[in-house]
Amino acid sequence: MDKQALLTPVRLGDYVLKNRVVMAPMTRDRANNPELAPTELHAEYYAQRASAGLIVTEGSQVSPQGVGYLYTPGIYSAAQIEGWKKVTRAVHAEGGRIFLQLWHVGAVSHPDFHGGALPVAPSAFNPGAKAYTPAGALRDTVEARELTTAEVQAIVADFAQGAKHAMQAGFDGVEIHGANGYLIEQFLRDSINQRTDRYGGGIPNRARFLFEVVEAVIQAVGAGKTALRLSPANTWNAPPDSDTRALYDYVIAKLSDYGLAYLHLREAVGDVSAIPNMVADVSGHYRRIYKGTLIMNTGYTRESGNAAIQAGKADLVAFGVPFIANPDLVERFRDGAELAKADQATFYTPGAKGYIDYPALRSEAA
Ligand code: 8OZ
Repeated sequence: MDKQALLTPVRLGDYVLKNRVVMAPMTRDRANNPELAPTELHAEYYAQRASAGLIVTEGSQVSPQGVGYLYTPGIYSAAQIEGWKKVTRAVHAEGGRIFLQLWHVGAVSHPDFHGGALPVAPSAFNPGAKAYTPAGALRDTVEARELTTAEVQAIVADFAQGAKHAMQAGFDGVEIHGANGYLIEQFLRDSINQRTDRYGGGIPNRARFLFEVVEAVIQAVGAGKTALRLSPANTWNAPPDSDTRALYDYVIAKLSDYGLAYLHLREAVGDVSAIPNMVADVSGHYRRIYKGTLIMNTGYTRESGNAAIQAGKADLVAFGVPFIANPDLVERFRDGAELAKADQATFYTPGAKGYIDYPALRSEAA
């Protein structure tokens, strides 16, 4: 038994990665400047974590319309591309590989982010959440308005433009955020998507937006640099589909034909066994359906990650919170070292604290 399966190299799209430990995408809200551009602080944060086989950045909105949280960096302006260049240079200088996550939140936003205009969604929908807005307060979300067919097509183009911008910024590839109740997942689910055009109705129609985004991004940067994150068992931001299993069986089987760099799936958070037609064992079920490179995420440890790779249930494993407090997570896995605990109070606060001040076990001076 290979107890260090996470530490073995692996082919992923156009690349051969030095290990199978992926830094999962995590929103950290540090782009607190008018341009919503990454800074030297972002460069330092990601460079500290460059021993990961692959880093996936925090979600980066593809347009001003795609934002729903304070100080998340975008990928639609020249200033943002310049900011991201600092990040990719710093990560590459440390021998790392980094994909940018392309994001549109859809309904999970607030008019305060849009000069008073309503957030958008496949159909009128209120996620019934709280949004921390630029007005400096936690406010109730409102009912988002339905996108026109032409607007849907324009958002597909925004994703493709974001992918091109990511290449200009020096990224190794892009991961499309199709998870966690944001715009793409809002289109997939019949609990939200009530459209009567070709983007609504049966499963192929509800999946059309996702596949148009995937195809447009592949066209822009190539399949070997294109990836997708999905959360078939997600219950956050979006009520479940009436038949989640049939929905994702269709989507994930079809994705096998695209030659993506990877598919990134989240396991269920908590017990979803009471939800009708929802697959609780995501890796167990979808590993058999998806033919390409698979990254699994959510709740994994060194032990369960190694076991998943050995069992063939994942090719790589992504770690989120463990990477916040352990910039040298790969080295700690190699040594079987203790992991430091992350401080939740600084997950989304501005500045260096709780961001770039977690030490590696072996400091550079040692
Ligand atoms: C936590 C806080 C804000 C955003 C996601 C981008 O769930 C997020 C996110 C997570 O994908």
